Amino acid sequence: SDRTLLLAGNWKMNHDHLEAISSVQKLAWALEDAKLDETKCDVVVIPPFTDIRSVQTLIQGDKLWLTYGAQDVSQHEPGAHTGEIAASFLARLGCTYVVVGHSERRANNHETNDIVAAKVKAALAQEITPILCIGESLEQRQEKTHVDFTLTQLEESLADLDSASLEGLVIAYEPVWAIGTGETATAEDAAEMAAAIRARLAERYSDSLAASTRILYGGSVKTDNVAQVLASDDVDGALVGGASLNGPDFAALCKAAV
Ligand code: G2H
Repeated sequence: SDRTLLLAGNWKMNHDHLEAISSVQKLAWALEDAKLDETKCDVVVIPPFTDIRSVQTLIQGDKLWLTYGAQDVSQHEPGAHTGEIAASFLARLGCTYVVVGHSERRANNHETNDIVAAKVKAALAQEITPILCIGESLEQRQEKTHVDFTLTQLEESLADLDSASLEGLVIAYEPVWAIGTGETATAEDAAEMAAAIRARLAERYSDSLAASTRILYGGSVKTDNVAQVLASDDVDGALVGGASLNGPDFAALCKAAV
């Protein structure tokens, strides 16, 4: 496809500050050593908020294709919202991407589809690309309601946005049962859902949005399974948690993906 491969490393609340700096520095070096063709893939690191400024400082000059983002964003405008981070603040820090609606936030931080939709909107208003996470639980997969559930989550998480404003959106299909469990969806499972998501985007919005939207797979992606995960033409990259923490290992994963 014409879509550029996207490999995003979601560090979650793992690295502390010193580990984060060391990891991103080693990642940058390892990517350089790996001579990764930057026209073929975008590599993104997604550290905790408190490390974004340092990551920005460390990723300089010619490594523009190595970009960074945030793990969450407030749905609110700047104002009296203690503990929140506005999209405009992330834009000011040079964030290109923001993860929205990760299943850990949906499950542990009461994020409903309505809240997720407001966050997607807030990010887009600042020209930050949302990486919208959707995906079913194990029960839903066993009951075979996973496709319906995930597509409903997709529609509700995009609420009243139109096709033009969604240009550039990234979707990450992350089946909850595969997250951090070592369990990975099969290439067929990932391909099936990516195709269903793309079809729904065409139906609900436009063919061009469906053709341009990058759909990632996430859930225990590792160096040795990434090629398999990306086998389908509908899967345009991966959202990687655990296997993105070590810089050189994540670079090796990126290399294996291209
Ligand atoms: C899924 C993924 C990254 P992991 O949450 O978002 O994490 O690769 O550790 O399953």
